[in-house]
Amino acid sequence: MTIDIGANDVLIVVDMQYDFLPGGPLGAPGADHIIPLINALATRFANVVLTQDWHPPGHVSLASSHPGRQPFETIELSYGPQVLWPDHCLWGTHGAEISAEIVIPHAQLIIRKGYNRDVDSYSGFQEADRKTHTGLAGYLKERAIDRVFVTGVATDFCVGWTALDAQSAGLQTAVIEDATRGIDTNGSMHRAWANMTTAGINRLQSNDILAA
Ligand code: VGL
Ligand code: ZN
Repeated sequence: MTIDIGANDVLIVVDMQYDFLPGGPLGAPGADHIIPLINALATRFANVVLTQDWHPPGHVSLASSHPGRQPFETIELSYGPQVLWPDHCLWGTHGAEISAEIVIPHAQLIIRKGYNRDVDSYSGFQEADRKTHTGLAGYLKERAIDRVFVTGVATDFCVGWTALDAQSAGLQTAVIEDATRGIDTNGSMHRAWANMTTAGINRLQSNDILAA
């Protein structure tokens, strides 16, 4: 399959920040290897949006905010289950910066998410309370963008939820599998792909675009 990319398509590059790269507190194995692929894909897109996980001190998703709790435990919050994470992507820190090896000077927009202390946000579209919107759907709509291609980390969290919400917003959505990497905790990778497949999200490889 080869796909021609045009003016109504967007590449979303999810959370390519130091804390999610190998060596970081939530490093996705192999995430450094997808950087050249993402840079190459980005040259094919006029429209590129980046997301950036961006948490205040004491954020509800951090195990360190819940005395006695350990990273990767799940707790129940008002909006549902929440996985507790090691400290990551604290705003203003080096770990929260997008890797300098991501070279996409024409990227139009960086959507920060997870900045409300009491609500997490895996998705670039909607926070975990499933009510608070980031504005990304409105931005894409105003720009007449109707196809979304998702890359980045983590496949099983922020990539997956971003793709599911894009598809729910009425955008035709694909995940470029070899340009993503996962964390895979407690079966999360299997679950994410099952949910994306059920939602009708396309599962592509970078060559489907780069070979065109
Ligand atoms: C992410 C866990 C916590 C992600 C963000 O980018 O997938 N995962 N915060
Ligand atoms: Zn986070």
